[in-house]
Amino acid sequence: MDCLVQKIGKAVKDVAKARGSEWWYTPRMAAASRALAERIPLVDVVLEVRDARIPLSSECSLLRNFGPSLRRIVLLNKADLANRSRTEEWLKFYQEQKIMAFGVNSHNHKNIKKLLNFLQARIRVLKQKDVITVMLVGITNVGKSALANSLHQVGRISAAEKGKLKHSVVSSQPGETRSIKSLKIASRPNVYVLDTPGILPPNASDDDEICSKLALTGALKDSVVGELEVARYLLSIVNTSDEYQKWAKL
Ligand SMILES: Nc1nc2c(ncn2[C@@H]2O[C@H](COP(=O)(O)OP(=O)(O)OP(=O)(O)O)[C@@H](O)[C@H]2O)c(=O)[nH]1
Ligand SMILES: [Mg+2]
Repeated sequence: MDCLVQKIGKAVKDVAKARGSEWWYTPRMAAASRALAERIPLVDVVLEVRDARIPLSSECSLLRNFGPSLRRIVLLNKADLANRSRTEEWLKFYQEQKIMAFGVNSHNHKNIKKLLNFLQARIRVLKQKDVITVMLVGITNVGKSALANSLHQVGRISAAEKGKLKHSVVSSQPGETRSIKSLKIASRPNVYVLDTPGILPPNASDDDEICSKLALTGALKDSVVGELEVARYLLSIVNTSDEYQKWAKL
């Protein structure tokens, strides 16, 4: 498996070499990163979206120095694709670090309702304001737009307000969201969620393991590493895990 990880890391570096250093951390990401850095101090809550399968590798470097705060909530999204007991361990880990964290599946409306209740309880603790802004921040393809849409659909707003605003585009391909979009998710106080473009950590292309995990979970396009290498990596992980036992009798 180590060999595959190195191979994928090398494939990413080869692409970076061929296309130039701006390929990984594109000028668009750099611009988005500056725009987000300016807005972070202004918004009421930052929802840091990570992939529940790889909570460390899907860290958004922009928030690295953002310690425990009443304004910061880590969302482990795609929890339906992750091992449930591992996700619980991760949530416990964040709790120990005094960081608020929540596991979520953005396609599950029951789950989104729970998240909305959790958010509203946090907002009540924060400030008495008429308008509250909640910003989704994270690397590419972790599900920020899917979360924004679901929060808007499930949110406590009038039927007329739903769909009045344009929805965010959700795509299986990374890098879909290009600008910041605002969707209303609650009334009295009015709460708006800001969907933002995904940002990769500027230096992570040097780390073979992070590159492999990002490739396997969809933060990087399969074509960057090669579909065959990604499939081989997936099979090698499945082979070394208990999951394999489920198919032993097939
Ligand atoms: N299984 C599962 N899939 C999800 C979940 N959330 C999002 N997805 C899928 O993940 C893919 C990426 O979702 P997006 O919402 O476009 O991701 P994003 O973070 O906005 O991506 P960028 O705009 O590229 O930064 C889509 O295929 C979604 O349907 C989830 O909780 N569970
Ligand atoms: Mg998006």
